[in-house]
Amino acid sequence: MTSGTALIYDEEMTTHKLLWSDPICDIEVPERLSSSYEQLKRYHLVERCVHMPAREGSEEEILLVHSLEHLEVAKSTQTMNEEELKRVSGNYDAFFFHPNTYRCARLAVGATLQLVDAVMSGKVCNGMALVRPPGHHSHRNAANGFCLFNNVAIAAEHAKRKYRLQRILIVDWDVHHGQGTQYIFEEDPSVLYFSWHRYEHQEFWPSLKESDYDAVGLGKGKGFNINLPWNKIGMTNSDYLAAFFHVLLPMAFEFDPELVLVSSGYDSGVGDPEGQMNATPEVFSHLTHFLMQLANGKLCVILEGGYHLKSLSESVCMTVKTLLGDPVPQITGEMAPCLSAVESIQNVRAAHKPYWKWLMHEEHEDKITKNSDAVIVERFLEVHMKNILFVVPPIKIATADSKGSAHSLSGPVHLVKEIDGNEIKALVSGFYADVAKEEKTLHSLGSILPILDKILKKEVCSGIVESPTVAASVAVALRYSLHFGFQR
Ligand code: Q9C
Ligand code: ZN
Repeated sequence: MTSGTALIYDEEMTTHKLLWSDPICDIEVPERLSSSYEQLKRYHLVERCVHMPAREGSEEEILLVHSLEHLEVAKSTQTMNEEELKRVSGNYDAFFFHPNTYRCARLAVGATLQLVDAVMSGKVCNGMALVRPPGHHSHRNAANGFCLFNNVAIAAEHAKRKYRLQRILIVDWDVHHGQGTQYIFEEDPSVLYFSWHRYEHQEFWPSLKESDYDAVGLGKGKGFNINLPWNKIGMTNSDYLAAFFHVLLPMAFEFDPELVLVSSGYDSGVGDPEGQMNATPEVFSHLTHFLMQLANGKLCVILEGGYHLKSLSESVCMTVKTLLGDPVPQITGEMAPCLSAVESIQNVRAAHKPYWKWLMHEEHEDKITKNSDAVIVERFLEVHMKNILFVVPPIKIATADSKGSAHSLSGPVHLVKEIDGNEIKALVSGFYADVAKEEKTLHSLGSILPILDKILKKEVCSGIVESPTVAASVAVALRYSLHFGFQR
């Protein structure tokens, strides 16, 4: 059995940086890489890994996924001045070029391929590549969202060809939708792409219709694209674990991949300004550990986003520590997913029902339509509250009094008129003939029954009857109450 964890890092990838002011791009800083690596050193994780140098990805490798035109534009930026770089960058949604960006992007591709080759050749069991610029937003023909070349997509295509792989799983736990990766593989049944992402009903960037749960793939690729949109911020460890338990892992085990690639963005972690989520670093240990159970452990983790330096570097450390085989830390706190997460999970399961055996045999699950939060909450609360609290009568005491005289009782008191004697006679004679003969008993019964009635209607919780012969009446009252369906 193969052992060992590769770690690929090249300081040169910190030279790609923003040269002008741009509030959209200024979070993608070189320190993301250096601080992650420093933290790995501090925890003595670097020395436990197999160090591997990055290499440049070749043009041929980049062309596995990208157009020649895109490659040429990127290449041409190497000799540009700041003004020209700014102009070319402006052609894309959220991207910046530096004179060394092209070189860094080729190193990012090459580092990813080195990792895949090390794992596929059995040199190591698994590993992580710390790379910049990231890749999952870049399209065949365009840079996008801090990404120039799609490192993970190129790696998947490379692995398919070089190792004749027929099933590759890409898990994108970055908080953004890797729409670039989706576009590249949406018709390809040999690459199962899973992405969860902040979506907020299409309000959040990149605000695409095709990031929703109903984008399941196209043509032969139907069923091999899984989108789990988060429609609320603040998702926690339990939401992420529920997504793994109830969506990704069953599909992944049924798919039975030969290699697993992770588009590993940590902007889904707590503190990140982009994601606004609340999952803590240790959750990435668990996610990693689950994925290690697939593909004979052949797992390659490739950095994507992550913009809170401390959160990012701690999460990277949790991931690498788990790849090395250390025990996973305990997760504490609330273990139920939130309502919005359950809704998203149920929707993606319903959308994928036609394509996965494990879902086909499930009981019919209703698709939850969006904007029906109120309905979901109502349904949830109705079931939930049955075990918590039920309707009880108000704390009011009824008193029966034929004269309507006042009583010195604390709390709200309801005066109840006694029922007419003839009415009582008619009421009880059928089943309690003896009582119906006695005038006194009849009188006190006439006082009790209206109170009992109020109790049964839950208008009051108790009552007081002023009568010397009440005892005999109580038996009748009890019978009356049973007769009229008093149950508790
Ligand atoms: N109004 C990665 O995490 N935000 N990329 C654009 C435009 C771009 C994130 C906002 C975020 C890109 C790899
Ligand atoms: Zn991201």
